[in-house]
Order: sequence, then structure tokens, then C-alpha cells
Amino acid sequence: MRNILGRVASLSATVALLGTFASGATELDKVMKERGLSQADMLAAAKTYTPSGGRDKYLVFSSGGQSGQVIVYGVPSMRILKYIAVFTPEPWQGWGYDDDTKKILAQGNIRGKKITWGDTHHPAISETDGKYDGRWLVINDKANPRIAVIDLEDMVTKQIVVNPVFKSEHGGSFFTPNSEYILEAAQYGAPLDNNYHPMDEFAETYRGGVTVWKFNHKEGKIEPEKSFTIEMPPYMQDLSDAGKGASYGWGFTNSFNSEMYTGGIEKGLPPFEAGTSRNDTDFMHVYNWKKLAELAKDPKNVKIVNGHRVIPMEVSIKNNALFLVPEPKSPHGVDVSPDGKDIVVCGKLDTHATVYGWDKIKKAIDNKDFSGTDPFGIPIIDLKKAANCQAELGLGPLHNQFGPKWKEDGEIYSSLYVDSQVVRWNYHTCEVKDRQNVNYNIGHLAGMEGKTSDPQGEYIIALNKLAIDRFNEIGPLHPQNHQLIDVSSKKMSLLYDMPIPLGEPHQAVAIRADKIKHNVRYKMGTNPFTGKIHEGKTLAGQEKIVRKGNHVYVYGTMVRSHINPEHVTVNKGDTVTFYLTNLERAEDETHGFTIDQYNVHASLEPGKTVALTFKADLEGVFPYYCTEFCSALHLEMMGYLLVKDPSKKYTKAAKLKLKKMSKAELKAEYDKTVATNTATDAVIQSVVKFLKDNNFAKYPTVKALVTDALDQYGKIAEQKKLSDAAVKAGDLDKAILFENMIWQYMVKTADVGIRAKDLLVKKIATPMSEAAKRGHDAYLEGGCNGCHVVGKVSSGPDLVGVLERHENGEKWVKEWIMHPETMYDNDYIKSMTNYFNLRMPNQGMSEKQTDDIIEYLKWIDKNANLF
Ligand code: CUK
Ligand code: CUA
Repeated sequence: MRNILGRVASLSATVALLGTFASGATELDKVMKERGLSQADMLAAAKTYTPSGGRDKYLVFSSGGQSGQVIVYGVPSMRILKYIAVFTPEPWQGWGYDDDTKKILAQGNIRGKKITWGDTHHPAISETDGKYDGRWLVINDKANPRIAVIDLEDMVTKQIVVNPVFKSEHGGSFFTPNSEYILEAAQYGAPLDNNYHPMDEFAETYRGGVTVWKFNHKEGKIEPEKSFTIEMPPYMQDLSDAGKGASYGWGFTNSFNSEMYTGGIEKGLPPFEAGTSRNDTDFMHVYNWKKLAELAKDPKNVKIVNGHRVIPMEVSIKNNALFLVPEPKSPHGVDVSPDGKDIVVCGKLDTHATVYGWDKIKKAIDNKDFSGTDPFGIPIIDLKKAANCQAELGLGPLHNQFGPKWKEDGEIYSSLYVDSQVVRWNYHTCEVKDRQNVNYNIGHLAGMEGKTSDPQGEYIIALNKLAIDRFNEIGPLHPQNHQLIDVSSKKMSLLYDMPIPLGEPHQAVAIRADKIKHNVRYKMGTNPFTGKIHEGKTLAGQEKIVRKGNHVYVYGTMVRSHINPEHVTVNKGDTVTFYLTNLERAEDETHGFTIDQYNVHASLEPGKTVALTFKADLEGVFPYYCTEFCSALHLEMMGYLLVKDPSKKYTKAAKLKLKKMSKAELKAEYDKTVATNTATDAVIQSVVKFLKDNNFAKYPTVKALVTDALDQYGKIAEQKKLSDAAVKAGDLDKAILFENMIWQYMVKTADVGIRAKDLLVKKIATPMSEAAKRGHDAYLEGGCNGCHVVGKVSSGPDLVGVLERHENGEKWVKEWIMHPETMYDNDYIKSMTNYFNLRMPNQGMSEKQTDDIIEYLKWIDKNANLF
């Protein structure tokens, strides 16, 4: 539906531009009327529609909320491209079903407990100079305080790190401007150790804090032994951001329970929500992570909790590295401006956003100008002395994103949860500029690189919590709604609604797609989770089954369309490890692997090696197979695991007497198979000649396909030898099977070869005019290709040269298409009708369509050598 809409929309845009309704307009009007679309709808469609094969300018990485995963989609098309498996098993990717991904998931075990879900909130892309560098993505798990590192080259999770002292966390993950560290703030105050402490010792023994994770930017690894935690009061720390530019070296973290209220609704006490919103202000924590990282190196400055370094509050205070600034009413988002000079904080229960000047905060720190200290002795900076201005935004402001005109116009966008709006305002003057309604109850909003030092603008995505009436009804659980908003002009406009049916996507980050380096295939035998060559790497010819005691190791390979080995027999009770390598080099030739009933599954992208270990505790026969439809013979990509009980005696089944083929029958089948192969080979050779004649090697994508095709073709010689040997030995039965294998390789060669040829034709053919393109469409819609094959005589004559075969060719063909019945008596037509035993019918083509088809025929003649 969207496809049609989009195509119509781009037409509409052209029509509007030309100010004429001469072409395509009637069709367009009809569709608009039928579907009830307005001009504004058509324009919105034109702005988002991405034709088949097209690319998006931006990639968005959205948290997958309670799914524990990350969602990747493109902007402006809003097409979902991938779910990256992170904290939760994901069968399609084998995530949690093969040995290596199980190991990554096990890194996320907490105190020995296996955790199979996560509540992802805040993704962050690694930065260089405060700008996205497109290398790594990190995301936090609020429920089970953890952070995962995802490699953006293959978009696979490589590491999960558990926070050793927090019991929940929210204000993670935020990179420092050169990805030196990742900030992760706690949420619900809790003891840092793992012991029991009664609630009435909340102020004494419960704590909050920020963990400063050392990040190895080159390797993409968090280094726990070089990381530390800044102890903070149990104020329920919330979102955070790292300073940059002017405020480089500092971190900022909100909180919402400076009351240190501890609830107790069941005891008749007011609930948490009442107690935690009692004060008019809570605290923003301002801390010098750079200085604290130096201090943490001296053991005198840290205490060790659960094997992890914690800097006590007194140490931070004594070293002028921790301060508090009041912020109005249950603050939520804190966002540092692109130059690091301003810090914008939204109060959930306030109608304002407050803009703090870093110079003012810094001045107060330098002059020791404090209004007092909190109960823990942390200096408090006066709100009035730190704030530049407050903007009256509306109800429930939550989060902020910056726009490219941040410098001149203070361009910033904020989300209003209660009012369901995105507000554009100026953070230098605190003036509101524009409002856009959204549907409904927006949480975060995502600008294009909107929180870096180089915001790109163009779009804002509203990440709405509720969809209510926006989509078709699908039961009580509704999807979340991402809305794409065009912010490139003075008035914001809503372009597109995208349902997200996976979890609550708290935050999303968008990056220019061209910043990401993309990995098409792995180096042969790679274990993607370590980046090293896998211990189980197996190449063609190295397949084997090795028994070591009770452990059976299968070294196998997968390639279109067989798994080697195909029979594996083990004893009940054995431990079995399947090492499998996908030998493919062709892009997107992924195989999957499962053994029925053993709950193992792997995804094998080209070049990848995986390991699957399980105990063969069920006796019986278990087919295994490839789970991706990888070629025409995908269903045949299979084998058997046979598990026998060594303590049992098996009696042999009586042999059935199957009818055997006679010698003559065998010979006939053999000859037929060889003849088919010879004919198929001729087709392959013609394709190869075409490719060579047209310099395929000049085009890298074509060349890659040809390399893959020839790779398949190269395997034929070996099979031919085996076939000939079988003939010699008088075993025609076997020879036929080898000849069939040859045919399989030929089909695979032809499959890829023809794909290469099509691609090459597209690259070297002269471009079609608009009229020719329309003509091609009419040709296909009219079903002309049912009888005519371009470049070949089939059920009808070849169309190459049809315009030249006849005197006044264009006129002749036009007449023939539009009024064939008037020419049936023509001698030439009669002879053709006789020959093909078919008569061309009147397809009801209009004059316009016929003219277009003639343009298409001209294009065919111009490229006659390509058919
Ligand atoms: S939080 Cu969800 S809307 Cu976890 Cu960033 Cu504000
Ligand atoms: Cu490999 Cu299906």
C-alpha cells in the first residue's frame, strides 16, 4: 500500500512542480479520491517514500525497551532493517542457541543468576571530538544494571558488562566526547554491597552513584578493571550527559528523590509518588570525572566494593569534584548543548525547561560561592546563580535535542509528555518558536545526530508511549508509535507514523548512514564474538568427526546446498559439538543450522564459524537442516544425527526387495543426464562469453558475483572425475548421482551468472527515457512478455529489430498493436500465425501506451547487442 502511495506521491510532486496536470494526473486524482488523500498527505509521502533499492540518509538505533534488544531503521523511509540481539535470546540470529552467543549472554549473569531479558533504555554511539564516529554502539539495561557493546561494522553485540554495585540503573549509557569513558548512573537507591540493610537505614546505608566505565575505543571493549564508581547520595539518579567543549571533563546527572523518601503504602504511608515530589527542587549532580579518574588510581582514595573501586563522597567533596545544583520539580532529561556551554534540564512536573550556563556553574565552583551543603556535605550552588533562563514550554517536558542552527538561533526541540507535543524553542533566549502535536504522550525525541557537537537537523522523531487510535486494532496491547517530523522549515510538519511492535523504545540515536563502515562477509572461519579465527574453523575437504572420550566433535561445512557431513552417529549420553563453517563468499548467502528437538540453532553468515554443544540425551533419529532458504535446493540441505543407546541390542530389519533398474534403463538415464549437462553447459558458456565481451570485471559488484559463480563451476571437474571412474567400474547408478551433482553445480553457476548478467546489462545499457520506461510498464502489464522474449524467438517473434523489419516500421507496429484484427488477412501475418499457431490479440492499448511501447522497442534496438 505504502509502495503505491509513495509512487503516486512522487508523481504528484512532479505534477505540482510543473503546475500542470497533463500527465499522470487523472490516475493520481483517482487514487487520491479513492484513498481520501490530501495534497499534504501526498507531499508527506513524497518526502518519505524510498523507491525499491533506495537507501536512507540516516540510520536510527532505537532501544527495544522490554525486548532487551536494539531496533535499527532508516530515515526518512522508516523501514525497519534489523533487530540487534543484545540481552535477550533471538533465535533467527542464533543468539542464545549456539555456544559463542551463549557465552556473551552469560557475561550478563548477575551473581551467578542467568538473566534472559533486559529493559533497554539509552543507546549511545561512540564519539570523536563530540561527533559520532560510527564505530560502536552501547546500550544499558535498566532492570538488571548492565551495559552492552555492539560493533557497528557487523551490528553484533560483542560484550555485556554487569554493574558490580548498582541494583538498578537508568542514566546510562553516555559516552564522553572522545569515548574515553561511558557514564552509567544508578536509579533506585540501594546498598552498594550485596547485603541486607533495613529500609529505615536508607540515608545511612543506601546509595546512588555514577559508574565511570573505561572504554577501549580501538577494540570496542569496556575495561572493568580500569573503571570506578563515584558514590552519591540515594537521591534516585536519573538521566545523565557528559560535558563537552567548554564543559569537557565534567558529567551531569539528574535525580528525583532528594527527599530520600522511602514509601510504605502498605503501612498506610503515602506512596513513593507523593513523597518524592514533595520538594520544589531536586538536584543535578555536577562531577569532574576527569579529575576523579586520576584520583581513583590511588588506593587511598577508593574503597573496594564487590571487587570494584568506589570513590566515597568525602573524597569527591574534599577534592572539589562533586557539586549539586537545584533543578525544578522532578527533573528528567539533562542535555548538554553542542558547544558544552549550556545545560538544559526539563522538569516532569514543571512547565519549564531550565537552561544553566556552564560558565556560571564553573564561576560558583571556582569562587566557592555555595548556598550551603546537603546532608552529606556536598556543596550546593544557588539555582538563580547557575541558570541563564527558563522557558515556559507546557506540561510534562522530558527530553531535548539540538538543531543545526543552535548557535545563531539556539535551535532546540523538547518533548512534552502530558501535552503530547514537540516544541521548538531558542535556548539562548528561552522563547518558544513552534509546536507540533504528536500521537500520543511522547517520551524521548531523536534528532539527527541531535545531541552531538554537530547536529544535522532535518528530522525529529517523536518516540510516543501510546498509539491509541493510530493503527489497525490488534488487541489490548498496542504498538508504540514513532512519528517522523520534518523540521527543515519554519513550521514543523508530521510526515509518517511507524508502529514499533517490540517494546518501549525509550531513546533512539540517529547517525548519517555514510559514517558506518559495513561488513559484507567475515574472513573465512571468523568467530564474530571474539573477532578471532574460530577454533572450529573447517575448510572444504577438512570435514571430519573426532571422538575424544565421551565428547564427539563434528568439524563441518555448509555451502549451497549441502552440509558436510550428512550422517553423524553418536552414543546416547555423549556430549556433541558441531563446529560449522559457512564457506560462502557471496553477499547475503547465509545458512542456518538446527538439529530437530535438540534446541540448538545457529545463523551462519558468509565466512562465519559457529559451535553448537549439547548432550545427546535423547535416543533416536534427528534430522538436521539448513534453516535459511538459501538456494533452489535448500530443502535438500540436510543430514541426520543418529543417537544409539550402547546398552541396547538392536535387531536388523528384514531387507525389502526393491525393484532394480535394468542395465539398459540405467544407460538411458545416464545418457540423458549427460546430455542435459552438456546443454546446460552451453547456456553457461554463452553467459560467460557475454560477461567477458562486456568487460564485467570493470564493475566490482558484477565481478564479485562472477567470482562466486566460477567458484561453483570450478567444483565440476572433481565430480566429473568421480563420475568417469564410476562408469569405468561399471557402477552407472553412482555415475548418475555424480552427473546430477554436476548439474547442481551448473544450476548454482547459472543462478549467480544470470544475476551477474542482469546486473551488467543494467550497468551498460543506455538509460531508458521516461516514455520508454512507461512503455516497458505497459508491455509488462499488457502481458506481452507472455509470448515475446526479447532477444529470442519463443511463442512469438523476437522483438529485437521489429521496427526495422517492416517498411515504415513504427507506423506498422503501432497499427498492429492497436488494431491487429484489421491486419489478420495480410500475407505476412498469415504466415506468422501459421508458424506460431497463435494470433496476436488486441490488448486494448491506448494510443499513448502504444507510442510509449514503441519508445521501449527503440530502446531495445539501441541495446540489441545486450540481449
Ligand atoms: S527515560 Cu524513557 S522517556 Cu528511560 Cu530516557 Cu525519558
Ligand atoms: Cu543453506 Cu538453506
